Amino acid sequence: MQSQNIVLVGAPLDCGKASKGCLMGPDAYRTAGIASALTALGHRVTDLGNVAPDANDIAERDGLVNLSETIGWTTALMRTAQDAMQQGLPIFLGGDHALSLGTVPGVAAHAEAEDRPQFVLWLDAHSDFNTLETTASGNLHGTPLAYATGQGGFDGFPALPATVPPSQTCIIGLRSVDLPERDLMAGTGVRGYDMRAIDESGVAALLKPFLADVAKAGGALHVSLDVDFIDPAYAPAVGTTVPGGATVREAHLVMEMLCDSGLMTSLDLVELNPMLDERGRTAQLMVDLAASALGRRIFDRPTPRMI
Ligand code: Z70
Ligand code: MN
Ligand code: MN
Ligand code: MN
Repeated sequence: MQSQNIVLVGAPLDCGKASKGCLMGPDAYRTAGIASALTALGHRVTDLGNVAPDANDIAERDGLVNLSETIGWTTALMRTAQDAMQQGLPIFLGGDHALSLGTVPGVAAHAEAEDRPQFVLWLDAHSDFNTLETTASGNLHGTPLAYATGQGGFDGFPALPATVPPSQTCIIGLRSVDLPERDLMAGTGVRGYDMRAIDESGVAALLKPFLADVAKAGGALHVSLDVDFIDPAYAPAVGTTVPGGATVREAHLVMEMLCDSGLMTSLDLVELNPMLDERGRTAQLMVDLAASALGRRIFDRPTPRMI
């Protein structure tokens, strides 16, 4: 793969749910050697340090967890993501998945300015397709994909600088979806693949047609990797473990296919809670997966044709 300008952006937000610890994520990735792993692959790496949330005077609402702080991070990260896209390929070091409320619309605004369609690959046990009106938990890390695809029900959040059409999103790894999420997704054109689909056809067969669509459209591709995409046996450092997830091999294959495609333009690494890790193994696995997406491989292979 060609040498890239990789921009690390720390987003230590921990407001998307009640349990705490994701604020340590950015430093865990740094400690696990994300910069040197990517430099070793021939990339230029710039660490912009950590973002802080904007201040606002938004009132808290019953049934929603940390609404004001989450909106503060959203506005800050929308701006930061647009800036970082001008400098290269950003990797947003979370922080919980509420950070994608800012990063996805931010990168989509950059794509729109370049007249490119924005695509999103969501690797997650959850669909994160609740709105402020459907969420039962009030945890806003369960909402970013609904927001970024322009679903209603986000009163108080900033107007989207660009919307990602649901038909340009693909979720892989599903095994925990709320009924209102399922209803809201139905008919939108979101491609959602559960673990059964992975078991029945293999993850490569699910990903290939989506990547072909991105290539055909000349699109930008944002990848949002939630730690809980991977089975908790391999990736224990996550607040709500959901058994039956992707194996290390499946996760690496997805990353290697992304690398071969040359299509990925931005990446979120989210939901790592270092308090719950075992000797840093989850942080290390996430760094290794990022390295696979950016060129680490055992043997060279010819680049496959996407279209
Ligand atoms: C549920 C909710 C969730 C984790 C996202 C779960 C959301 N759908 N949980 N990521 N770990 O509360 O909205
Ligand atoms: Mn660009
Ligand atoms: Mn998630
Ligand atoms: Mn999840």
